[in-house]
Amino acid sequence: MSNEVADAISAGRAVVALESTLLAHGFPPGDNLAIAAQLERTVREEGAVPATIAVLDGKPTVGLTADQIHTLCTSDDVAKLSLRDLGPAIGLGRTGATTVAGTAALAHAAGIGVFATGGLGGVHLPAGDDPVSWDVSADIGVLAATGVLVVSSGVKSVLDIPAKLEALETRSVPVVGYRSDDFPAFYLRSSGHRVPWRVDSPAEAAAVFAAHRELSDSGMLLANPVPTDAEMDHRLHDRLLAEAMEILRSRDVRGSDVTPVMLEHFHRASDGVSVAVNEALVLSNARVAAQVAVELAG
Ligand code: PSU
Ligand code: MN
Repeated sequence: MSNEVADAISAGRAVVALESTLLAHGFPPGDNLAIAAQLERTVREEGAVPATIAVLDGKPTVGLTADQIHTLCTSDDVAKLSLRDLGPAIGLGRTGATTVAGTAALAHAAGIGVFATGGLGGVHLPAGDDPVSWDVSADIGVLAATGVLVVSSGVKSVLDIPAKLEALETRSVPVVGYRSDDFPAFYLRSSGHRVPWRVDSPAEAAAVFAAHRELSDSGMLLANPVPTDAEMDHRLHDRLLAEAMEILRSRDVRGSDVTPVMLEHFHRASDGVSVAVNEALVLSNARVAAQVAVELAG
């Protein structure tokens, strides 16, 4: 842990964990560095301490320095680490960026309760002739077992959104809309599915999470739609999505490569529009997470 993060945790001050897979595998090189810095600045503006999390040369690290973030954003042999990958990466001395599952586990172990990301992993749609998909992100199970509040803009429309919402219900993970009655779909403000609960302020979100934690060891999902003025045009979205699905099918992309390959297509084929949308939503999530963390600390 960085000294700053360790001091803030022991003093009970607001800390927000930030995920590193979105930097190393979500944004194009160049953009990722600028966005990493903006994310940390946004958290600080709201009076919380940012803790970007990754594994560096086998060391789980909570609160990366600017130099460490630079390394992560510019190296090309950075692994993508879900929770199950942490042991191998640590044991073998590797460097990797942590997914929502990996970050939540390390944040919780460090004593951090609030975490901001872009999109959450979910349940993938079946590929080819399979009637069901077995590609269910570990993010879901880890959120069910780890008492952190994750602020995200929902999941991408490449996923089976109703299946994901059902999976979270089965595991008793509260799904709460932030100033929204609809579950968001990452680039779009609405997935067309409703959320069971809604809050309209950081104080309400903090009250709900605090009450939930009294009763349960599970985490909670605060679903914060992309800001209205930054939402992607629906026609552009549908075209990019259809193209991405075709690429996944024709190249037989599977497992942890699915999201990065899809994101790369969106970025390339939209001339940077998707990067701008993605950036707007992660910054909004970092801001809301910091505001909620400040409420919880107060
Ligand atoms: N959604 C995005 N960008 C991302 C991810 C999801 O829009 O970078 C990353 C997150 O780190 C998430 C992970 O935790 O993908 C889920 O991957 P998988 O489906 O392989 O578990
Ligand atoms: Mn998967």
